[in-house]
Amino acid sequence: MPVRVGVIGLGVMGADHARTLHRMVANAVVIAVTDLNTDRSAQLSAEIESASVASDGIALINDDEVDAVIIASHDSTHAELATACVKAGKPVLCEKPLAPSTEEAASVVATENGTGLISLGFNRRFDLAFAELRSTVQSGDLGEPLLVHFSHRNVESYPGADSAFSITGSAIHEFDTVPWLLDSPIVEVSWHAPKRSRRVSDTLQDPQIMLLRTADGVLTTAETFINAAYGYDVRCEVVCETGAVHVAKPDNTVVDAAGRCGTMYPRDWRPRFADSYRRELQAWVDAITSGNPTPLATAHDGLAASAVADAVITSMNGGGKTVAVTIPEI
Ligand code: ISE
Repeated sequence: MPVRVGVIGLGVMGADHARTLHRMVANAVVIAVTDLNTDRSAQLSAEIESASVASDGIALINDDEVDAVIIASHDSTHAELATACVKAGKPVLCEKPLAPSTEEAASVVATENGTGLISLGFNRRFDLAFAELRSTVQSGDLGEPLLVHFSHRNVESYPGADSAFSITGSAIHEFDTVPWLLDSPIVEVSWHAPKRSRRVSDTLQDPQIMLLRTADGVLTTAETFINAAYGYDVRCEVVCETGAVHVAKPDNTVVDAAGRCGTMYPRDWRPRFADSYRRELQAWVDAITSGNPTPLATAHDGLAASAVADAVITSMNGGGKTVAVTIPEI
């Protein structure tokens, strides 16, 4: 019997997850969808015949036909909906962040109480290039890691995105990837701003630079530039004692023309990380089917990332001072 999945929130990511589940994931069926925008729900349910439309997120979670839930609604709704899934005893894949604040994330982790029902959508863990980067670093072949350099560039931000959203909505991926890459938690951060791009509003500092120090002493520079215009571009390099390793830009073709040699950038993250989303969803469904613990990021990983985001925002509001990261003990 396939896992019957309900999807809450049918924006860019929710609709993409629903389609990937429907077309490319074995042993899963999209049984219900819901979105505040009823046109979106109607459209997706017409496209995916098995999917009925639920009146809202809570109704979908409590529907007996739904075995497991994906939350891809607005970030501010994640904590409440993830808590409702736990109370209903249903496995949930919650998109990042678990919550925009540490306090809310901690309350979700306390309710989950180690049951492992919550998985977090930190998809870099399922990207083959990032996985290879991690195994190269952890093999020790290049000596000890010393520095990590990230850049995270989007074509344009969501309407209304402010400086904090760049941290909780985009840089949050780095706050999960760095500890996963190095097997060491982020303990100290600081936030820095260069000149602001003239293309963005006053409420958004873009780009931003963060310095993240892990317990092992490695220092990470993390740039976010969410209105970089030219393309979606995520880079990561780890500098070790005797060598360096970086994620190669994945492209199928190189075009030589008009005196140039070039590859393409996608407009957003879906083409770049398509395979990682498929692998992440399959791993989640397989864990539910087999009853094994999920290999995805856990609720506690989500809490750790939110705690780093809070510390970065404190640094931002404090003129770039160095701030210690405190992850509440639960
Ligand atoms: C988006 O929500 C994602 O999750 C992408 O992976 C990330 O790179 C992008 O910055 C976010 O806006």
